[in-house]
Amino acid sequence: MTITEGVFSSPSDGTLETDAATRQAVLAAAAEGLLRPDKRLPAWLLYDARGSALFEEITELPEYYPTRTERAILAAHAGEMVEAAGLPVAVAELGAGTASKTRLLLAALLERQARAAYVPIDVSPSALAVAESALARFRGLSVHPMVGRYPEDLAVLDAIPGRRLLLFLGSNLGNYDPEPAAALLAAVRARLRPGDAFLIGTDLRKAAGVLIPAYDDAAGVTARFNKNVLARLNRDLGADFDLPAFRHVVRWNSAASRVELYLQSERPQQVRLGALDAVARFAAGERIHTESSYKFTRAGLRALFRGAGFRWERSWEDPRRWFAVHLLRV
Ligand code: AVI
Repeated sequence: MTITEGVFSSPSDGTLETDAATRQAVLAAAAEGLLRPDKRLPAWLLYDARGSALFEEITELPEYYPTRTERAILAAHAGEMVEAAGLPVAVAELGAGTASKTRLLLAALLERQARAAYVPIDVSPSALAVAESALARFRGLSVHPMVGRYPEDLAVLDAIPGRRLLLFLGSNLGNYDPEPAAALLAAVRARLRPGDAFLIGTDLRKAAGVLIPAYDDAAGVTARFNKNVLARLNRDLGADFDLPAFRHVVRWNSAASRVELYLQSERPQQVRLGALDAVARFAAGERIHTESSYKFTRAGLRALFRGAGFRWERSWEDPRRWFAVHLLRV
């Protein structure tokens, strides 16, 4: 991929994810995760078009505090953040989604430099399409959406000339287990050049009484989001999951400092995994672990950043100290 004067072209070297590649990855994830006693699915499977739309709904829920808290931090400090990154700068974003919060940073940036490139990277083409059309009204901004995953597709960053500000917002890091999280940060660090900045948003550890409702909302949107992964497997895999036979379950694992999402089989059942030519067997009460959402401590984050080779420069928090945005440097 090259980015010059707003022109974007994609490589044909396999760094982009194709539909066929996605289907292969879904198959591999189901084979790895559903034919074992401790059943689990990777969280990225939650984000097909419907899952991404449901996640957008989650971000508006009264119980789901992370998005509006991070947005408030960005609204209060976007100017300081882009100035601290060092201008002029091109912006790239991992897990950009619809880029709704990013607009605050881009607006602050365009008040300070006339033109800027923005490369949103996400697994969801539908979310990227929303981002692109919403950003069309930003004068001076050239948007180069990239369907891809990370760390697999981080090479795309190499094509962005000059100083880069890489964003990783929304506590997306929290959906990685500690080892992959450390590996992802190290892979990001390895792709950045001296002078580049990395702005990362992280949710902070807090009372279970706040955390559980955020993932088990009264309107049942998170339950629909979680169960949608079974609908996706029915579609992509030709599986025959009976959605009403599974229940959305949320647990706070204090020792691991994470909220855990499960789908619990309400009865003994067998599910045919069509494309795998295999059957997944469930006992009554047996669960599939579908997502973890880690809640960080400041000390844990500093150690994680340092371990990945980053220099911590600054953090911004909300008045309740529920969420933090950090500026890291290579
Ligand atoms: C995207 N990610 C940071 C969300 C979170 O809070 O862990 C995903 C989510 N899952 C259920 N609700 C929100």
